Amino acid sequence: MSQESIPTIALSFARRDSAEIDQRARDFLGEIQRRRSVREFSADPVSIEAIERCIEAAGQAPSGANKQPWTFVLVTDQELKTKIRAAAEQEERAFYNTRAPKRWLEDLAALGTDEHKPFLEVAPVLIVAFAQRHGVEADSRHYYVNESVGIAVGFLLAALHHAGFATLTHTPSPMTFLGDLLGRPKNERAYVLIPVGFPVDGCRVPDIQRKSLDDILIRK
Ligand code: IYR
Repeated sequence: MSQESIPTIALSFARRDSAEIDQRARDFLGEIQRRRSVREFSADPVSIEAIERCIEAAGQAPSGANKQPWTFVLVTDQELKTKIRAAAEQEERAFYNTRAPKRWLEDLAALGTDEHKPFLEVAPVLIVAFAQRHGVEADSRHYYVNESVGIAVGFLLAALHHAGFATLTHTPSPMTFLGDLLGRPKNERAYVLIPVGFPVDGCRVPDIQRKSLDDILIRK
């Protein structure tokens, strides 16, 4: 069944001069360089209004055939957070004690992560991003789902950081319990769990560095 083509509209685009572009690029780099994964959250409440704006920003991501194959679940209910923590820690205990290959545990040891995930209960908000493998209508297809959801989650992390929140990308493995606890349909697969809030006073993070530009860029 062929579809009618979508009408076009004039692009809204702010054309800036080179100096302004250079400055904005530097400013954004400076801001994003200060983003770090936080594992020690304070219980201070956050503006749900602001979080919703950030999720709306995530929803502006490009996606395969504009299918927008993502769902974000915003969890603030304390009982639900407690259940998520318990289920995540059960999977993580199995991961750290038996499932994880030795090499993987060696790579993680330096970062000091373990099966204890108090942040799932302490952080005021958890956002769970789900990837829709396909739509809900019969024969509905989605394309480049992983890429599309990855881009949307990138937008989300940048928006949350820009707004002034601390975040963590947490991927308990496997994450099937999230679909069950949050009552998501079978076409959706949990993609990442993002605690959002503020760092605890005196929060410390591993002294790790990002690769330099020369290590990640090849000019041709
Ligand atoms: N999911 C586990 C293990 C873990 C895996 C990677 I790769 C990390 O960068 C960090 C942790 C956990 O969250 O502890």
